[in-house]
Amino acid sequence: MEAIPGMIWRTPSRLFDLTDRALIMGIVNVTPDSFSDGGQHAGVGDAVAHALRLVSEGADIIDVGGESTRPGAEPVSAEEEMARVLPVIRELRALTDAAISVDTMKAAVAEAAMDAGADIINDVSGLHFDAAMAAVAARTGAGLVIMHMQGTPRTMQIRPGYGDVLAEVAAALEASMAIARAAGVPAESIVLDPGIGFGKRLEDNLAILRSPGSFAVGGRPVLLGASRKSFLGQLTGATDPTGRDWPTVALTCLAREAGVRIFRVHDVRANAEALRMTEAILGTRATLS
Ligand code: HH2
Repeated sequence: MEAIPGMIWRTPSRLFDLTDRALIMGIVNVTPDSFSDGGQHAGVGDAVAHALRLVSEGADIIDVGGESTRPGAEPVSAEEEMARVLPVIRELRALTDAAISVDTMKAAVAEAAMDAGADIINDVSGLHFDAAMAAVAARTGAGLVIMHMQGTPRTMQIRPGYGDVLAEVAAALEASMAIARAAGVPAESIVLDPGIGFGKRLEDNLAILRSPGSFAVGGRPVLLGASRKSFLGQLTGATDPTGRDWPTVALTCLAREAGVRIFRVHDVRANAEALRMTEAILGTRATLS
């Protein structure tokens, strides 16, 4: 990844300076069916308590999701999704200064979440699911995570394929970024994510992890969401998602050296410690990559 002086990420409430310090995004799923922790934090109180624990363990951002995007997952209505995430976001906003992101593909959910105090919209469809999403991001000034997915959550793992995965994912991210920019989203608000596991075979995930810098289109920061994903199980044999936390931590170190700036993870403490250690070892190289 090339040197990018002063790598800034803009949200309505704060400017993140990612030049020297990468961020941890802790995952809070308010869903009955997410692949690794579905049903564990389905109540508001449980979800908020879990989120506050993640903040105390080093999360810079809490990513609140009300719809599972695991392969084959059934879609949820906007009303149901709002009923799941809005009370959690409202309560969290009153209790913590950590940034809050909403993991949604729906513009109505994103807009209501921003009204409830969220700072960031995390759209795994890369602005393709809901044509109104880019305008909501522009209007609210949200930080915007644009992720790449081939297909939809329901179809994405049915024979995914690429000619040149790095070039195709980067081109798709560039196209999504153009949609955002045309709607008035400032470049500084945008973060790009190659979408590990979203319409990707093992070999595609490995190619992406070999060259995460390929996705820093326009010099924007790259986010990685590899935590506990099934390709780690394919590599290590761990069938239980929590058994994939150690390889996740190893990946955080490796990807930080390659220049990734935001890590979406379940086990915040372990990944935050590994990240700070890696940055100390990299020293000025951490600022250059
Ligand atoms: N992965 C999941 C959900 N949201 N967002 C971004 N930006 N990047 C990701 O890789 C990503 C994401 C996976 O979804 P799900 O199956 O709901 O499980 P979990 O949220 O526990 O990871």
